[in-house]
Amino acid sequence: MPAVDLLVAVAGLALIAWVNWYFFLAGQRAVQASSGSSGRQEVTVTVRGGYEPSAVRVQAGQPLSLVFDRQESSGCSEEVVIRDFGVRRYLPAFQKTAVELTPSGPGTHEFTCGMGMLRGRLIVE
Ligand SMILES: [Cu+2]
Repeated sequence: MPAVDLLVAVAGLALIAWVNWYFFLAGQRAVQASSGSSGRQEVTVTVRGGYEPSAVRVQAGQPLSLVFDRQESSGCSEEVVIRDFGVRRYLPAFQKTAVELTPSGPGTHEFTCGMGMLRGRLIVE
């Protein structure tokens, strides 16, 4: 096998390994929304230089309160955007803001700050 082919093959394998590792770790960090008695699921995401947890697992078809607890005044995180659900919400500093939505079918939806710098994922199952 020519050296360049070998290089491409090794690079490809390294990429596959990285992708698996990334999604495995991201999956490990995902937090499951807790279900209330009314069938409403709720999860709190801390906003401080990023989103913690950065991945949230929720059930499809059930109303969801996604509570953003913003613990900073840095301008970067003052807005949260969930584009797939048409959400753009101002998050007052040092307050909790609940975004209410009902995720329909399974899928992964990104939530970001207004500039798309901070990122989190809403995993609908
Ligand atoms: Cu930002």
